[in-house]
Amino acid sequence: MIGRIIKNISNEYTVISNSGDISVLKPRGKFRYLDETIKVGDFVEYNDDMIVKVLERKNTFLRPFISNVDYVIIITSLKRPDINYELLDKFLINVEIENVTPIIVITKMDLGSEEEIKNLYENMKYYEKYYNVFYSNYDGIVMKDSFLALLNDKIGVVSGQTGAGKSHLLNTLRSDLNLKTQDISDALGRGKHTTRHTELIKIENFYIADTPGFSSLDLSHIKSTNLKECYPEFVEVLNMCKYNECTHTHEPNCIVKKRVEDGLILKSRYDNYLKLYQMIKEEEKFFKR
Ligand SMILES: Nc1nc2c(ncn2[C@@H]2O[C@H](COP(=O)(O)OP(=O)(O)OP(=O)(O)O)[C@@H](O)[C@H]2O)c(=O)[nH]1
Ligand SMILES: [Mg+2]
Ligand SMILES: [Zn+2]
Repeated sequence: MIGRIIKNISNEYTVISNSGDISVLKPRGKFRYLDETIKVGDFVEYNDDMIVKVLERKNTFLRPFISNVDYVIIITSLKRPDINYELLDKFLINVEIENVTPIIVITKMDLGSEEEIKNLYENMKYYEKYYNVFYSNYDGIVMKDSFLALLNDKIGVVSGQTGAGKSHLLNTLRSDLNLKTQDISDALGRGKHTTRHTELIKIENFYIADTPGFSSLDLSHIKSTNLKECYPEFVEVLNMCKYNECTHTHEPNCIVKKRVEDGLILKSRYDNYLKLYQMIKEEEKFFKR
């Protein structure tokens, strides 16, 4: 039989078949020794007793730990924790490198001051050129119908900082869900993880996975030469620089640098690119990758 993993708690995996039958199974023993981990989202071959094989993945993530998704919904709160554009860009890169489409949802709009909201919209105007951006408050997503239409028949996964409101957002999309949520506790504004495992949840006719949040993202699996492919505003002007291999850092006649100067590319995104590029470059030198 072939089915899809929708939930995993320690070594027990919940599989749903095409016809909707649910089984809870363990993987074949050999799996554990082969370091062949099963992820939520995987299609697997299984029998009445165990999971025997993981089928080929169309994409796969380490953070969040999931495979075969159509969209990664990056959840960033305006306040508590405060929006961090550098971290947002890192989340975007983490998704772009797998050729998966990101969707951005800014939560906790109700907690922002007039000025904070004005600044946010100003910044997001730029992101909206390249990404679907939604806004939400305690009651849920503002343009809920367009969000639901986008997800129609698809598989999404929420990803974002702890306390950003991932589980709460899913609760607003399905009233009987009651996923556990918790306010960020200490004065530092650092959250403790409320969601502890990844699980695909059915909402209308699509699935979204809830996942545990995290606060930093390791991008060392990305090569410095591939980083530029993660910026749609660089890809847009592909092959327009003097050199085809242009890294948009120091080369003469670089169209990307020109567009930053002309205010067409957001300077903060470009600066973050330079910073990340240098960091990955250093690591490559150090680890001789
Ligand atoms: N005022 C307000 N509070 C929100 C909003 N969204 C979420 N919250 C609150 O923020 C807190 C954290 O929300 P969670 O949904 O638990 O956050 P999470 O992203 O799932 O966190 P982890 O599971 O730890 O990764 C909860 O107290 C929510 O009630 C919002 O739009 N407005
Ligand atoms: Mg949660
Ligand atoms: Zn260039």
